[in-house]
Amino acid sequence: MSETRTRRAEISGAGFAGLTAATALARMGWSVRVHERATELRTEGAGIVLWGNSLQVIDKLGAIHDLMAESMTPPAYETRMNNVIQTQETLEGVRWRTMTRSHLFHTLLTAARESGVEVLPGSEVVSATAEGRITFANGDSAEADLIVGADGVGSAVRDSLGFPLKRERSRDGITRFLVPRRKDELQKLEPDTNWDHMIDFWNLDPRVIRVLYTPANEKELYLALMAPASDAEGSRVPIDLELWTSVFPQLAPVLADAAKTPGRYYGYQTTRLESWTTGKVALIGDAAHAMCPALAQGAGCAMQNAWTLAVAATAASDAELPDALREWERLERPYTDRCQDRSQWFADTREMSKGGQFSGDNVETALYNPTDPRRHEGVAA
Ligand code: 5PR
Repeated sequence: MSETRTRRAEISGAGFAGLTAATALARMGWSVRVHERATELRTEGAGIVLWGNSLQVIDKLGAIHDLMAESMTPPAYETRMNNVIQTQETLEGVRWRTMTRSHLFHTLLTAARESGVEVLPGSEVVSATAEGRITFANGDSAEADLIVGADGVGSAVRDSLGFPLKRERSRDGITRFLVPRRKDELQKLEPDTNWDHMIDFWNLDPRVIRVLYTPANEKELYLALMAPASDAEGSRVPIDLELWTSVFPQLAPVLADAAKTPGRYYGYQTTRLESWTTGKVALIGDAAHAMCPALAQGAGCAMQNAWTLAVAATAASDAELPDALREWERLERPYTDRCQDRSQWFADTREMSKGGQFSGDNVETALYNPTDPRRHEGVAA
């Protein structure tokens, strides 16, 4: 790059995608603002699983030490059908971490601020142009060398530019909770269980009802409660405690905590766009590629694309930027497309219930290293 002036990036959305792109760009020399519509930065949310692909990115952001501090790697991913253990996968050779969403958020926000990113809550982006103009709800506007739409499944940046998209809904969905671990109580109820495991409790017959039990750290437990949208009791919030404890009596204490919070049921869905870029604008995260959570890669793909976008944009001159963004999409998007397809297939078929799913093609994304400069060697031009 020949220019010496500082280039400006304007990012819509202070979620995992936006904060990752912002930090990466700032560390590569850009002047970066992140606009967040909410007047308070979103720190709530339940738990999350990250894999090697996003952990590599967090390494590069200088934030891995913070991330590790309050996260864990369960000794195994256990899958049960009608409470009978199907598999216990130790995921040898796969790097993975569980944590609360709030911990990931604070880790990324700290990294962003330390890198000089300006994070602006209460600043709502309403539209963008391919030429690099961004407009806010208060009527202000600004010029940027790069605009990133990381503003979620209802992205204003995307919709203001009229990107064609397809949305597919699956029949199942989940309600997510963060509750105290209550390990001693669970141990008494079911002494043979290792309650540090991540446990995927499936039931398909007579009723489709599933609890994904994910320890997020020593003290907090992430619960995802799945039922078809067509099951009025199963998808009800606050949860129907009697129903859930009748199927999962060994989880009674933690389900009782979950029942105390309002909860929100999310139907699984997938968004696919014709393209992720136009001119100086690029879309990442749920704005571009919302996916079913079966492989736990929504945030992972968002962070991987945020990193590779920053690298691609930084390497290009101003004049080359639109082409560089297209090339970034051409090279990187297939990984996300395949992950989206696999995640939707698992959501539609419920095949995760068989266990033993974290191997082969299904860990392609987890094993992908978006920070390896040689990762596309051998990929056709
Ligand atoms: N895996 C994870 C997860 O959080 C969910 C699912 C699978 C880690 C729910 O968000 O399939 O629903 C799932």
